[in-house]
Amino acid sequence: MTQPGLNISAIREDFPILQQTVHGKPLVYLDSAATSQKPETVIRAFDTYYRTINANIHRGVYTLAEEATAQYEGARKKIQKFINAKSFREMIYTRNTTEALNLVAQTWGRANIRAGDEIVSTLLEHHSNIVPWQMLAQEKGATLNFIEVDAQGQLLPEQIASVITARTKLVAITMMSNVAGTITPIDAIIARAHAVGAVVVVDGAQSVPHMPVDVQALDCDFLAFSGHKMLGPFIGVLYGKRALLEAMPPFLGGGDMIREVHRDHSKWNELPWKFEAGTPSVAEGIVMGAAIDYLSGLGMANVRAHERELVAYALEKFAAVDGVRIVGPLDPDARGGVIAFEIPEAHPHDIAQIFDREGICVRAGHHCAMPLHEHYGLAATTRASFYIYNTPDEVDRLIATLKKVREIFKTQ
Ligand code: 7TS
Repeated sequence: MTQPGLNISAIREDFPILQQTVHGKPLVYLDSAATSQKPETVIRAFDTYYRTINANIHRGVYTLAEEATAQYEGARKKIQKFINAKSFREMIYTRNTTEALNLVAQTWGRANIRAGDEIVSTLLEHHSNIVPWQMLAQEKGATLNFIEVDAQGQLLPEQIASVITARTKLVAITMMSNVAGTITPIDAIIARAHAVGAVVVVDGAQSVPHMPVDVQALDCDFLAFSGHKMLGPFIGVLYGKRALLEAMPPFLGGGDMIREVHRDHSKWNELPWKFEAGTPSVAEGIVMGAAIDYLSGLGMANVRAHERELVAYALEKFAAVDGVRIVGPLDPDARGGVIAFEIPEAHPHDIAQIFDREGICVRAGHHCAMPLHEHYGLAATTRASFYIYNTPDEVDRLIATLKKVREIFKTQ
């Protein structure tokens, strides 16, 4: 198998956690869709921060605080460049993707959604891109509609125009499903949404870590993603177009997000701090810069190419095992490095436990995508998800263990 551009064995050396054995077997980490592992440079960046410049930011006039502030704001600019946003003012740090999506629902949503309006999402979404819109719709008397999927986890193309209508005010869509792996027709959806005057919120939790994402080329209004899924710390990011962010009310109230506070009113700080109340995750923000440096060094087109090869290889191997049901597109060009599957003999939790005995980390459950599982009549699936450090040998171990699971359950 060719691995264009990436030297996977050199990459693996950068990840200390991968060097261990679990239950006497070399660790195979196939749960990067939940959270990714971290390279040495990211781990060391934490150490350096706490050993040398730990201080609260924005307020201090002493050297440590100034250095911490400079690095925190410097990392924000690296992330800005990574997704090609026009200005650092459009980059808001949050706890995670979930908080970023809730921020939009609670600020833009509550200010702009009215009774009778329609919000559109899709059946592919993670709960974090459904529940905030459900809550908003219930509060405002609006309706939440879904674009449905076909048997292979592709959004029904004719529904892009039929579900997104003149009544639609907001479209919330993932770029890549964390269960089916589907890469969605994001350009067509954004074009349709803008044609009817709707705002588009893109869930980039599974796309920003795995493929090139350019917010100016996409022309999305908001994009949410999580640092912890892209080699970085437990921190999130919300990108928003400046004009929208300027017009939105703040999210949380408190220190840092204000310019002036009086007994009866306050004035908000400039972007992006208007949306960052209280002491932020300073170390995590700074260390995010190290994760961005690492991914930029690899090149996101190379990351995508590696995962495409790996998923193509895995799909071929899965197809050779009788009776396995794979969720999502069978074309590797139409999907990312996530494979959720079901076998008739065993429950996903039992499967995942046997995998663990072999040193293989896979996830079992509904992966926070219950509507999609319900649609396919599945209570749960087992999911393997790939990243830059995974290899075809690990796919072979996954398949060999799957065959072993079937043998065990067949004889019971
Ligand atoms: N959107 C998608 C597409 C996701 O995959 C996830 C997390 C989220 C949003 C939420 O991200 P968070 O950082 O706020 O939690 N997905 C998963 C997963 O697939 N398994 O664990 C978390």
